[in-house]
Amino acid sequence: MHEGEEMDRLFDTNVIRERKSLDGMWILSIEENGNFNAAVPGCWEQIPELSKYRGVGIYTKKITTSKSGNLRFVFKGISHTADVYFDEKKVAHHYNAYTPFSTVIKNAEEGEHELKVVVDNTFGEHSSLHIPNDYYTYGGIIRPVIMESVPDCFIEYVHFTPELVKDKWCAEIEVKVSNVSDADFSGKIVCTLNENKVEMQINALANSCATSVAKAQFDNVSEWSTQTPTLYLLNTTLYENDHAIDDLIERVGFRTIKIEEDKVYLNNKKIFFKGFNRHEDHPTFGCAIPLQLMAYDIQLMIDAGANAVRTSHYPNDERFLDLCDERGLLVWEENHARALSEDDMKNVNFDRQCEDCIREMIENHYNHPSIIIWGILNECASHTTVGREKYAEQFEQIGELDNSRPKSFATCQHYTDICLDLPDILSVNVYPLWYNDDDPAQMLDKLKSWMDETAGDKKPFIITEFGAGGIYGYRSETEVKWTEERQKQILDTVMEKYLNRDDLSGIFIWQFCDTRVNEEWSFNRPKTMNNKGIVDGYRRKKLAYETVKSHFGMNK
Ligand code: ADA
Repeated sequence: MHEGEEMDRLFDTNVIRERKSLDGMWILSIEENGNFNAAVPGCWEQIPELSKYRGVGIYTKKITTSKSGNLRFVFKGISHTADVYFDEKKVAHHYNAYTPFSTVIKNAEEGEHELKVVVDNTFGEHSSLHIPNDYYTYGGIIRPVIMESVPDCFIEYVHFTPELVKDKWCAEIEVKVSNVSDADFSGKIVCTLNENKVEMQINALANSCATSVAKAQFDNVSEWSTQTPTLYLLNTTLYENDHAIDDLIERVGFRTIKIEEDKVYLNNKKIFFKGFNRHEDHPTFGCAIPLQLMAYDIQLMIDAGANAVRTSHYPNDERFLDLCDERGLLVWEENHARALSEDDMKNVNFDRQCEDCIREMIENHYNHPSIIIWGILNECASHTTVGREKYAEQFEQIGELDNSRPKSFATCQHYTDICLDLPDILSVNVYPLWYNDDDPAQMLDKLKSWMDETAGDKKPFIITEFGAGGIYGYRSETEVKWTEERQKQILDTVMEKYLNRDDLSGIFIWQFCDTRVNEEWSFNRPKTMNNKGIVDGYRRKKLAYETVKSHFGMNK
């Protein structure tokens, strides 16, 4: 990556492998509206004529390569369906705005080529996860695009799992390589982290992938924690006949996350999550949040006293996760789903689209020390037998991909949920004093004892959502609904009750910033926005911000 160019990560991921950012201006053609110069990353809603457009858009870019060889294109996020063409030949298809994918072009010739991406953000049966919802499904290439030059056998991923064994930091390292040639490959992998060095052999059959795993102890390293988020570069090099042919640098941290009875422990210390739910949304940028704004959001959350964020309701831009690693902000990352009914979950594409989303989320985000919980299926049909099958399958898939982090889901099926035995942590969304007049403490006591009993085993308990709406600038002594005063008052009362409970492991405010919702969802959503942010879309603080800060600021 050349200095000054937009990056997809916050550190250099390769020294040997050549990478080039394809971010910048692309041509966007929309059949009925003509051609536009469109920013990548970006949402087409940023273009005034397309502010409400839902449909198909074709992005093209001319690229020039200075030598022949294999090219690998990495797309970090396209909303929501993409068909990729290289010189008019289709080379990839992908569904879901919020997970990355890549494609390899073998033996591309030196010279000029055309990359074309047909992007579709329409709703319908083909799309089981992007449906009209309480957040907006934008259109466009919303996250960075990178072109890499790779050898016939290259590193696909490196997964690092830290573990504390008798006070010594150890880790398991798994390396996956892809062999795209017609010949078998045999080589060596060397991983270094400061003065620590791990070696392994790797054999990959022609046109297939292979993995190698090694365990090692790491000397002279410090733990990663919310207070001291120490990070290390793990440098992995692939050798063929003692010749270094490819590399991948990951950034890792040494920390443990563990559950004992009904408590969560980070590095063997009990932890209480003081968190925000955050959508990737901004009135100007849509869901394509620039790095500066990600950093600003994190600053606002930390200043308000938060130590955690939930990526409601989908995997986030990896630069945001990089920032969370750097700032010591704990992350609940979840797969893409919000309030899907039993019928939605029966969509013929649902299982496959969820499976892809979970695999891409975990494979790509595995190494972030900040991620401490994998979440699934927010407020879906966990009260039905069809739903239960899906929850069970998804937890099983996560366990196979990563067994080092606890799993959970946020339920709204109060007194009817039949999946509470499945997660490691019980999580519930509640809106006392907003959607109902329940006394926040009594309501929670009753619900919690039902959930604890239904779950069977003792488990940590988190309030994954609570909140109230307030429209920025709407102030009135009447304190009626939608005033900033009412929002502040509700958060004040609820936080007072929930922050001081020893039987909870955390609370997450709904939500950090106001977000645009789909038109179909505008009932009870003034301005077609979900106005429960403690800052508005432009990140202007509402009265509630200082209230939240005064509660989170107090030690727990
Ligand atoms: C739900 C849901 C959120 C949001 C919230 C609200 O519990 O999980 O996505 O819709 O309620 O604002 O009502």
